[in-house]
Amino acid sequence: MATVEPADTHQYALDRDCTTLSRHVLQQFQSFSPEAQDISAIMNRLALAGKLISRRLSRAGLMDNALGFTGEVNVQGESVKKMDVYANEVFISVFKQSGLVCRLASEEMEKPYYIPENCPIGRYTLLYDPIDGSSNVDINLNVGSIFSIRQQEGDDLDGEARDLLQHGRKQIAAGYILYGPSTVLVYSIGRGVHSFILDPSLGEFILVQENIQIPEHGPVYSVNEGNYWQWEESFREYIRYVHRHEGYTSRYSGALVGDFHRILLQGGVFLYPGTTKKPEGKLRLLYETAPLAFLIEQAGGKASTGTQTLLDVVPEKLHARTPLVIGSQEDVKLVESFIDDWMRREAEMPASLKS
Ligand code: FBP
Repeated sequence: MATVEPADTHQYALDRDCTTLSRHVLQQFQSFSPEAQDISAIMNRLALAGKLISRRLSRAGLMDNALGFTGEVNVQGESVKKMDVYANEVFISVFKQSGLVCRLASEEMEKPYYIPENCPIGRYTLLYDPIDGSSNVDINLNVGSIFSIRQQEGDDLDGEARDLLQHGRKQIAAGYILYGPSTVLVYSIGRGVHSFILDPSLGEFILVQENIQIPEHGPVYSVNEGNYWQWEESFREYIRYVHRHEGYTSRYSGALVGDFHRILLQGGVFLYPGTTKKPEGKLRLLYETAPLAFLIEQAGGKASTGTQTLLDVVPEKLHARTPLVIGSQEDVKLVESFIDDWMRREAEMPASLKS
């Protein structure tokens, strides 16, 4: 005999299934203002990009020419994956004829890409990392896309995008898409952090969690310990501390988005310190670390370079890099305390003894 769901459960499931991303953004703005409509429409296009990339990733192993390297090297000096190129083009394509985004800046492009037909009215710039965790693509491990929306300031006629060289509090919205066992989209417009799961049967991102708050502390520390000898002594001391103390466990997936998502939900800290080779770190500020810092502060967490609040960092160039320490308040402050101690001891040490 068929069970009839009680009315309220039925209504709840229906309400939830109908809380799509674009509807949720309008609810967040509590208005149908031009800005609310624009951001809702932009998020909808980002959702489409996520669906296209998710579909490609799920089939890539069955397709010719979807995996592997292109043979090219990008502006970062990194070998480019075919999936990087596909995903980068997807983000550009979904915004064509939208009248929304005039300029797109990406990890895969030295200079921003302009959509001329959008520029007269398009008031926004999209900054994005089309495939974060590229080293995971060919081995079917989790990867992500990271995005950030900023106001278009000025005409940027020389294409140098100087108006983008501003601190992270200028972001209007930020988020990421995690391509894992299910495809998850997490975003914020500065009014809390909310997550959606792609329901393939509906082809819609459906709301699953609102106003996510990161725990004050978590057991996870996430870092590539293979760089240990390239770090400053302060980070080495922190890692020796967590090795010697109960209650800590190491998790590192090779994809920032995946590691960040774990820490957002379970607490802990992710670190990518500067190294002797790259004192400024590996991760890019405008489309990797600043968007995640925007989210973590909205979720009650903390993000820093180790010595400066990450959202206050002003980049010198479009592809500027920063060291990153991000996660639960207590855990980020613990890492920072090791850096403070070390810098104080260095300052007090006679010059002849300095390392
Ligand atoms: P990509 O955007 O090019 O993938 O680079 C970023 C990244 O892959 C992060 O996702 C990840 O946390 C980090 O680099 C891994 O770097 P490493 O291999 O040096 O640990």
